[in-house]
Amino acid sequence: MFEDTRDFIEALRSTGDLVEVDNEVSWDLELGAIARLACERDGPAVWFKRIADYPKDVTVFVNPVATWRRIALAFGLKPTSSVKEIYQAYEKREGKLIPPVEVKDGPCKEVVVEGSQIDLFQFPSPMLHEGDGGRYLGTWDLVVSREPTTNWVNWGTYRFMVYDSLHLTGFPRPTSHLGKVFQEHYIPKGRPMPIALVIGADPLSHLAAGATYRIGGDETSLAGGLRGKPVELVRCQTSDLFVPARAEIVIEGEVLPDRVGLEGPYGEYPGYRTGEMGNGILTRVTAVTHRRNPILTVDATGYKDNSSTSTSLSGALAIKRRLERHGVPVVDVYVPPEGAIHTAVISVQYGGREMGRKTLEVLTSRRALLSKIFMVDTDIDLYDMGKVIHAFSTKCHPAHGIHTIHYEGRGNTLTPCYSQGERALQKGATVLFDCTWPGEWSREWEVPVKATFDSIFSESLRQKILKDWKSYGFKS
Ligand SMILES: Cc1cc2nc3c(=O)[nH]c(=O)nc-3n(C[C@H](O)[C@H](O)[C@H](O)COP(=O)(O)O)c2cc1C
Ligand SMILES: [Mn+2]
Repeated sequence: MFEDTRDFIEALRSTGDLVEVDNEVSWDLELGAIARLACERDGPAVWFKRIADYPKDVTVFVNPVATWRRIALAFGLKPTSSVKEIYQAYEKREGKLIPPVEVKDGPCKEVVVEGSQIDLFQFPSPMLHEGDGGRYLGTWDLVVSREPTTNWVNWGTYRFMVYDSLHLTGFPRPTSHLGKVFQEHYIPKGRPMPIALVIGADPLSHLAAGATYRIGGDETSLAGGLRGKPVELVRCQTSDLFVPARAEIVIEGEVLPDRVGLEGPYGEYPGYRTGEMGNGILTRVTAVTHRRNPILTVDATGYKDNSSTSTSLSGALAIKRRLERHGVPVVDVYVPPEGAIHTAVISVQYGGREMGRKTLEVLTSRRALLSKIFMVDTDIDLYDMGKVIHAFSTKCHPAHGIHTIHYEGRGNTLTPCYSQGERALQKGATVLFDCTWPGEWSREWEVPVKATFDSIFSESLRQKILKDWKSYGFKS
């Protein structure tokens, strides 16, 4: 199991999942463009060693887990593991929480910068996309905060832009756990909220921070569970928050209750820039600590980025749990990374109109991030989108198999197909494509007979053909 970003980089190097760039590149769009293309080509992670205007001892590591190979490696699985195997590993470990342990000191304290010495421009925060509102220091980060009455600690991944040398401005959505705690517990009392922005922790701690997880849930123990080993935490310099001891960079600060800082726009995870500059939470930095030769970790946000794969796992499991709680006979859920977390595939023991409506209601009753759902029978491999498209094309009735639900006040404001008016009202809709056979059709004579290799030939014939396959001249 990886203890930090450096261990993980070594592993990626040994499996050929890393490119190390020695050419000098600019933090101003050039790095972002290279990193974007690497994602779109399912390319390796990128470690930039020379950033223009910056000393050699600070480097940038981009797209740690943007492919299934790298997600598998982060879990300690073979890089060739199937998506299903990765899902199963996540599901199994997610159920065994392991609380963190506190340590006195850690590498993240090798260099401590406080007071008038603080200068956020010491890090080569990239200008990632043309038209972004500024340079982003927090993209692949882990943000620690605390609810002051119960002391519940929350980890989340939220973007943070450099506002000036001493301030960050961030975009936790109002519905995020940090957003809710800030609004309910700090703004009304006029108290600043301590936070710590952790950059470059071990890969599974980052997965836990970005995970879709229940309110009140402890992501530090989730990280321990995913790792199979507790996370080691060390106390902050200027607050009593605790951070992963082997992190590369920690920015300690407090969110000001009576100020906002203009933030964005940004090339967001759906792969579009949809918003304008808006009010972000303004954070005054109180200390910066880092390892020697700090590595700034970055997510080249957009089509097939790190959030596509990581949320594919935790998001699918959260959907499955929710459907189970509400009595939907769900078997498996897949959130394809290409779907930008707007699409889910759900296999059910039996579908039909009632089940379609129920699924839509359950999955949109709170935050409605999904806008497209494919409901399929269990005979197809739902991790194979080719099979899903086949089921959709052949089994979804264009008049009776499409169900839509409309809502207001909980739609996803980042869904590109919504108008500005809809976004302002958080208005939206979710469609479900029922790709299952109608329950009332007789299985004996009404349901069409599936005519694939696996389903239409006898067991003995299939066995013979598989045994002799290579002898016919096939290579694989
Ligand atoms: C790379 C990445 C970037 C993200 N950026 C944001 C963001 O800027 N704002 C936000 O509200 N959620 C963002 N998310 C989603 C949250 O991290 C996710 O909803 C997580 O569950 C938040 O934790 P919470 O449930 O404790 O609030 C991002 C996720 C990832 C993986
Ligand atoms: Mn949370």
